Amino acid sequence: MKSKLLRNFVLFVLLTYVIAPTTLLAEDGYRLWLRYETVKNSMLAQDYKQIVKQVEISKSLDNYDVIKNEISSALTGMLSGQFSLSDTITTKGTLLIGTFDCSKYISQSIDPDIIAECGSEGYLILSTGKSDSKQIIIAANTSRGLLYGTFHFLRLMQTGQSLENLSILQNPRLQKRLLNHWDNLNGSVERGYAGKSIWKWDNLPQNIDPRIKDYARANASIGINGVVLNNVNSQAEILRQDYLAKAVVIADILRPYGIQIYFSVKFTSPKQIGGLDTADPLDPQVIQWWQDKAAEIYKIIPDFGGFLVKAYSEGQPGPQQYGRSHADGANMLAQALAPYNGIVMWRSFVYDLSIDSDRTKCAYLEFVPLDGKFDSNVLIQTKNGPIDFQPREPFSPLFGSMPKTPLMMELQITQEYSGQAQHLVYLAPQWKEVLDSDTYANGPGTKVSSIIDGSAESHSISGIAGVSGIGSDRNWCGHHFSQANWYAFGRLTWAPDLKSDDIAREWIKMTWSDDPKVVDTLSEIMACSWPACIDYMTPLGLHHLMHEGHHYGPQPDYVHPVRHDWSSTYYHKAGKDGIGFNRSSTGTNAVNQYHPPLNTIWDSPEACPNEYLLWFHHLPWSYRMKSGDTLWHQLQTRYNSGVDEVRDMQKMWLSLSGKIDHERFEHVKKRLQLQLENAEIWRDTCLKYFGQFADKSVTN
Ligand code: GCW
Repeated sequence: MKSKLLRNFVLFVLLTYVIAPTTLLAEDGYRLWLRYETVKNSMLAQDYKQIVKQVEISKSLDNYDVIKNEISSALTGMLSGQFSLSDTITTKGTLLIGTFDCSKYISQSIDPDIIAECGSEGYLILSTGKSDSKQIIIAANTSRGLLYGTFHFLRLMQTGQSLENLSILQNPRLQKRLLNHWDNLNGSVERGYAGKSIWKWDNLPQNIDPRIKDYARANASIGINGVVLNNVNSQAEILRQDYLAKAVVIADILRPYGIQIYFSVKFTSPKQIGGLDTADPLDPQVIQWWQDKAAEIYKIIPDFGGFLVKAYSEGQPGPQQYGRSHADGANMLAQALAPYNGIVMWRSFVYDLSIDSDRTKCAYLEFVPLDGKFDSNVLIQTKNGPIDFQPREPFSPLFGSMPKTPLMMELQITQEYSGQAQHLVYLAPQWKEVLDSDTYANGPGTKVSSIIDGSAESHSISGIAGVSGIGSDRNWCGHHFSQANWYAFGRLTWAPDLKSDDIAREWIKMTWSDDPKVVDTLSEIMACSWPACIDYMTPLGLHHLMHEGHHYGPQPDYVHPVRHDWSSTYYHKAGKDGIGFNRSSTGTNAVNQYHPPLNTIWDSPEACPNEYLLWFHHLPWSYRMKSGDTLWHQLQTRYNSGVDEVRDMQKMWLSLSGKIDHERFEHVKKRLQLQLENAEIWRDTCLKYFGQFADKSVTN
């Protein structure tokens, strides 16, 4: 009896403390793409070991510990710890990491022009030396640049690339590369599908979740340099002294990783927490209140980034309440922040239907007349499309129509309208479609990416924001594949010209496995996931058919009792005569907010690409598509192929059985099954609903 008890006790201890943590830690997704798995290819491992034999990191760096810890855990993981690490740069080191000015040896080894080219965030990775004394130098002007260079170097190893003859000089294309958290102060996350807010405001400033550090590492590894901590549907309390004290702690953790913090602010804060009876941006007391608040913030957070504002939109207050314009409001805040180099990101997500009955036209009509009226530290943050993160939208016509104003692009990483954390949908191809779209603003070749990076219109400030899908779930994003969207967002903010498949392959190798079958199969699954989602949800330019409120499943028959533009029927306009929103010159003429030749191409149903057909046109069910098919038949085909594509994704996933760790394999397998069932529901619900009109008018 005694010995049985003892045996059970030993077994319990073993399982709880020895075996369980390692298996739990094994593959639950927590480590994201920073898993630093052992390099299996022995030749490659041998080469790597030679190169990292003697790592030297300059002690003078203000983020020395961050770089040292990352290098050391990465090399321990990938090469079983066979390297030496010192904090002084010498001629003997095999891998030297330091700013250009930290050591004479580094600065003398590099051409001064190249040093200048690295700017404030760029870096150089350079192979030098002869065959018997080879060296790699990672150098930058700033410690932030060096951190990015270090992560780049580690990525080369994580993705199994050669470290011979490296000559890499990189700079980010966009300056402000931000995540926007829609986190509320009570810990909930608006449109968050991965648990609670990771900030845990209630525990701050005393108790700090160690997870925030891992969050910072992940962001730094993909070049993200700013984080808006709280929801754009903001609470004034974020500016209260107690919350500022909490924010200080977060800022302190993120700073060594090159990440600044920002707040979403409520326009009526002076009234709500400041005791004033107005928030009129031209009122001297209001102006003073914001200036004092800025001074208070910068005193405790000297590198504070600035404010994000959702004004006069979806119930949020704004300057319009006081008869003032967006520019009046934004400039007043910008002037409070300017002495400290802070910025204002003023959102253009407005759709006041009294301005125009077509929601897609409103932002343009409100903002384009204000071009040139904003202060130089104001950026207008514009969603990728004119509506709201639908599975597919044409780019917003604001891009290319406000040449005197820097526009930031807002993308949505959290998959509010694309299956949330239940569906596998890799969004990089969606973002690429927008970034690569030609606005024709300065003639052919004026891509959206060249508008937002400031190059097309010579702006000295630029930025991009992604609405985060990160939460307290162990795997951060709910779905293991939603991590890919976080990763891809970061990579594209740095280099919008990267190809989505290259990003996917990089991510797969680091997150899943470098087995070629796994890499090929997963990249195929990811590549077909977004087109599949469009097809089973909203093909041929349809949009906004989702369930009211939670936005998850289909609800094509939804009619909002008060606001037409929150009804699905407002968007698809299906009836006996056909389907689609006529935004052509015979309809609302929204098409004319685009530059020629887009306004003419998209104006004609024959020339308009199928992807945007029902976005711009209302067409009869029997309309003949370019393929000769009727519109109704084509719609059915698309919905069916969306479902088939998910079935293919599922088959591909199952073919990887045994090649993927059990925990993540089962997790994704279950979600793909749900995705298939959901896709069928989308198809069946939409086709049944549309069929009541279409079946009677089309026979083939
Ligand atoms: O997409 C819609 C969301 C809202 C969100 C709003 C916005 C934060 O459904 O939840 O509010 O957009 O972007 O402001």
